[in-house]
Amino acid sequence: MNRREIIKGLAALSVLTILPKEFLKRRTQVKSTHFIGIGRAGSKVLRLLHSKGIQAKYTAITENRNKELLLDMAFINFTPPYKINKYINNIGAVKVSDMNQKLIVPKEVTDLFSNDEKFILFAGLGGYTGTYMSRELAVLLNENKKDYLIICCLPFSFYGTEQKHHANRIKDELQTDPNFRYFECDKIIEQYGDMMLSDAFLKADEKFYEIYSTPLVKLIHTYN
Ligand SMILES: Nc1nc2c(ncn2[C@@H]2O[C@H](COP(=O)(O)OP(=O)(O)OP(=O)(O)O)[C@@H](O)[C@H]2O)c(=O)[nH]1
Ligand SMILES: [Mg+2]
Repeated sequence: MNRREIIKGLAALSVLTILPKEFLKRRTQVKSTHFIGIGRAGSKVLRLLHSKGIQAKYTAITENRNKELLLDMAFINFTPPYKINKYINNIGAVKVSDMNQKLIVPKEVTDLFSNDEKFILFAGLGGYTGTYMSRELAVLLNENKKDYLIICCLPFSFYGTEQKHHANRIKDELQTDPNFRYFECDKIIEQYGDMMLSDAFLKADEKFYEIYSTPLVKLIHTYN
């Protein structure tokens, strides 16, 4: 290789090292944001983001009966396979989904990702919809090289060992995905001390927002 070829090669290399950052910046600026709330907790986070006036497309994937939805939010009805009614301290009777059943992602959901938006997914791990839909969508988004971020919470301990077990199991799987972030709801109690359940949930919702709005996260989730 002569001197001229070496210089040409170096110049090309420096363009390559500079270009991606600029290129990525432009790409992320152009893409519109699409918030997707999965399950009850995920849908509730959308409410908070909306109340902060964040301009984005909002879609909730959850059950019809949930009250977390807003009128101007797109909604995909997803009913988990229910198993039993269970009594949880402080919460009362709740329906528990059958975690042994495989989740099939409805076409309506996969269709959400047909364009090139910046997809930000929110879910509470532990229940059926949030846990299994997050896992399936992580695979789908990754395989299709979409620009995405999945933010999840691990359940408060009072939800019981079963929820915790499922949440941890899927969290471990999701951790191989660099676009996955999570936090532990129990840390909120450690940080703020005992509080009303409704306040603890609000704090957890805020934590989702905090993670989303961390500048580093905004850079990392860019895919290509
Ligand atoms: N941040 C926040 N987390 C919640 C809230 N409600 C529940 N969670 C957490 O999210 C986890 C999953 O709960 P849900 O979102 O109700 O479950 P789901 O995904 O709808 O699951 P299925 O109803 O079984 O399909 C729970 O273990 C809780 O730790 C909430 O209002 N705010
Ligand atoms: Mg639910």
